Formats: sequence, structure tokens, C-alpha cells
Amino acid sequence: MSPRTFNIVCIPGDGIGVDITDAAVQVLTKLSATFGTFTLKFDTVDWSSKNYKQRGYYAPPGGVDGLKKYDAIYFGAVGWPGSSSRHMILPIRTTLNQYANVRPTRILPGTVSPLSACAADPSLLDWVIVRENSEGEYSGHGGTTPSTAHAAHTVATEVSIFTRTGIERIMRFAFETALHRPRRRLTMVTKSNAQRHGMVLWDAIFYEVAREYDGRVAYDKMLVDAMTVRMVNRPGSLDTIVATNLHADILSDLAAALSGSIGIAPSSNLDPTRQFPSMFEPIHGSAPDIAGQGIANPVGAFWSAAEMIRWLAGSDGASNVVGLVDGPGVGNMVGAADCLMKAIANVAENGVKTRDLGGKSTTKEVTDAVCEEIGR
Ligand code: GGG
Repeated sequence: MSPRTFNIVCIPGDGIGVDITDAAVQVLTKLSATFGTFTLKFDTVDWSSKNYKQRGYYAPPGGVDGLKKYDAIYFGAVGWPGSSSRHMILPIRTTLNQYANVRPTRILPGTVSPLSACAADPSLLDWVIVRENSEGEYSGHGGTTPSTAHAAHTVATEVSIFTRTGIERIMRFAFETALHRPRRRLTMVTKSNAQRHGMVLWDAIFYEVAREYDGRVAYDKMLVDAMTVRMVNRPGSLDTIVATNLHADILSDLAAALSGSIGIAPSSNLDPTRQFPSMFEPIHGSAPDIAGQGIANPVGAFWSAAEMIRWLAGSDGASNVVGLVDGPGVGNMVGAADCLMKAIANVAENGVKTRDLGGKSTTKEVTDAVCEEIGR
């Protein structure tokens, strides 16, 4: 069987997004060459905040639609003082139906949690946060009157949009995710004691969908403020978590910090229907404070790359929604993703770590070490 070729478009973006995307391409190239059962071809587009400031747009007209011809999108990071990531990342997610943002969190070997219980027993913290990625607080509706922030009487509105369709599909996705996890537990997060419309609808639809999973998935509901306390105090009581665009954005940063560093955390922006390409990115931003210094942690980028390979493995629609098995016509891609994760772990355990993990290594040193591990 000749190796199947997957066409990947890279959007490095801003700041350390550029460094870690280069690193991810180097590692993915090594991985496909080592396995020889699949080929990855990369294109790159420069949709950065610098361009936005110069030309008034990130993606040129038709650019986001142009992404549809690829098998997957690899994204670095966006954001720079004076720009807004809204114009970049949100149109991609909505145009390409990437309504499920999946953010796994584990304590990788060689990484230490700041929580003493998890430092002693890393298996306590093993979560998947499912973030609703297409509506809610990031819908972009609202306005400022008058349009300046500086008038004494300026009023701004930020309107959250919640739809039955949007909520139902993310609940079903979250239950399916929980169903394929060892602990089979789903916790749904809202703030329905204070926000009495969209959050109440979330609660109601959660219990509707939950009935379909009775006896198969254990489930409960938390308020977002209490959830932050539970994540710190009782991490072992959680497994899969589903929350709105804003709440899950915040909770996943907390989760990443509790697992050792935001530099290691991956995310997948999935179109579960597989009609359009999905997008893979570390959850961290562009980190202007360390941009260009060669010290960014590439592990979140590598883990995101592994998730991309795992997703592509199921690209024939043969796998379940979380893409765990090789579909017909793709060779051992799940094995390649596992190999990459093992390489990341071995390198960290050997002490090759960036500063955020307590090491002294550069981005390049970690990248070269991961490539060497893959080839072993
Ligand atoms: N790689 C993640 C990234 O660039 N984050 C910047 C950001 O503003 N993200 C907003 C979001 O994820 O909704």
C-alpha cells in the first residue's frame, strides 16, 4: 500500500507561535519519515497581527474558505498588543464548523504539578475539557455607543448567543467523549444561578441529553466558580468536563497550570462531522514577553501535533468521534501519535525541559531531542 498523503496548512501566527510551529513541523516530518506509512505535506500562510495592522486583515478575502482544501490546519498562536484574535481564530472555527474544542490535560512524565496531591499521584489529574467553540460569549454580538471608549457615558454590550442546536450537539459530543474514557464521568459547568437565560438552557438540555446516557456515563453539574475550587481540591473526582466558550477557555488555562505548565497543553478544534478540516493548536498564546528568544516550550505544540495525527487516522470516518483507530487506507497513524507522546515523555524525564518546567533547555534542544527519540 503506498503511503497516503495528508495536506496540512500551517498558520504560525504571532510571537512564539512561529517558533513552536517550526518545531512541530520538524517533529512531524521526522515522525512520518520514521513510520513511512503516511506522508505529510505542509503549506504555510502568514496570517499574523503584523499583517493585520498593515493591511487590515489576517486572512485575505477568501482565505478562510481556501482552508477547506486541506486535510488539517496546524495553528501556532495569535495575539499582539493592539490587535484582536477575534478577527483571526474565530472566523476559522465558525466557517469550518469546528464546534468542539477538545483540551486534554494530564501530568506528563517529567512534569510536576503544583498541587501536592497530584505531585504525589499524577494519575489523579486526567481530564478532558470539552469547550463549546462556536457560540456563547464569543459570538461577537454587541456594540459600543458612542463608538469611543473615552466618553463619560459610553455603554458597551457583549451579547452571548446560545442556541438549542449548538448546545445539544456539544452535549452529545461531550457524552460520547466521556463514554470512551476510562472513568466514564461527565461534569457540566454553567453559572445558571446568576445568568438566567443561556445558562438555564444549557442546564435543561444537559439533563435531556443525559437521559440517553443513563447507566453508561455518570454525570453531574457544577457552577463555574465552585468548579475552580473542585479542580484544585478534588482533582480525582473529575474526568470529562463540558463548558461554554468562555468558561472552558478559563478552566482549561487553570487545568494546564495545575498539570505543570500552560506550555504543555494541547487543543483540537474539531468538526466532528468531518466535512471540513479540523484545526490543532497549543492552548497558550503568542507570549510577546518571550517571543524570539528561542525558549518557548514546544511540548504543547507537539502534543497538539499528536492529536492531529490521531484525528487524521480516523479520516475515512472509520473511527469513533475521538478518532482512536486507524481507518482503512491509513497505516499505523495511531501508533505514530503514541510514539510522539512517548518521545515527549522520555525527553522530559531525561531532563531536557524548558524553563517553565524547571529546566534550562531551549526550544531547539527539546525539538532535536524529541526527533532523536522518535528515531530510536
Ligand atoms: N494557540 C492559542 C491562541 O493563540 N490563543 C490566543 C487566543 O486569543 N485565543 C482565543 C481563543 O482560544 O478563543
